Amino acid sequence: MNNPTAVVTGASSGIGAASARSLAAAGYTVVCAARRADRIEALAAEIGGRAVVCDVTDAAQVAALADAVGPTLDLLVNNAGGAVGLDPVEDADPDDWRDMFETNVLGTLRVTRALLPALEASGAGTILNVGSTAGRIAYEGGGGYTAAKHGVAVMTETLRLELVGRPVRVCEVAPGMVRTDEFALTRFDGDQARADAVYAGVKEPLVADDVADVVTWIATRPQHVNVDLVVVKPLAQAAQHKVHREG
Ligand code: 8X3
Repeated sequence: MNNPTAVVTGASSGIGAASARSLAAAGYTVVCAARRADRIEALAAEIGGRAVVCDVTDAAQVAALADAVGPTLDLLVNNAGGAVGLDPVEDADPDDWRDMFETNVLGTLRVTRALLPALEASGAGTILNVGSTAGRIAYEGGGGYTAAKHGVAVMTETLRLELVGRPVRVCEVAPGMVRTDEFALTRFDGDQARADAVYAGVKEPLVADDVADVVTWIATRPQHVNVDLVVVKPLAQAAQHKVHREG
């Protein structure tokens, strides 16, 4: 592929920003899409990419992203999303669930639909959805997030079935515990103590660059190789509930 182009949503921080950097280092021109203009403009300047302000919950902004991308695209990384709260189902706020479905599930749907024609037109497209171990298991308090990430996982599988025979790969990376600046802080509405407790005693949680490595590895396999799913967790996390904590 000469001068491949990628779109990364949620590129303003965490796994999205790290993936944009990693893909740029691998030779992609990266369209950094996110809500915060200042962040993606700085990132795009750093990596020689482009910044397009896009809230994936806004159909008009997603349409504008597709316009900005133009007629062909090689790679779409659907990364925008996240968790809100850790309430048990019996106390859950439907607005929190709505937020999580809007970003993780419907955002992925909107952006995928808008960019699929360009991915197909490239003759060698790839859709890479950032899921989660939360898309494969249930845990107490995780109901809204696990439901949303299960939705992403099933949408990914469905799309792969529907696109078979067409030149677009459909892949998922499902990270476990990743320590980023914002994931846990957003989940707990800015409560730093609760956010820190998620990682307490865990020697080396994954960092965004670890997931970005996997993103770039999946994207750079030969085009006939469809990596359906990579589940990636830190050494200290054998399973969602089986985390080794020191001290
Ligand atoms: C993040 C994994 O454990 O917070 O996608 O649900 S978890």
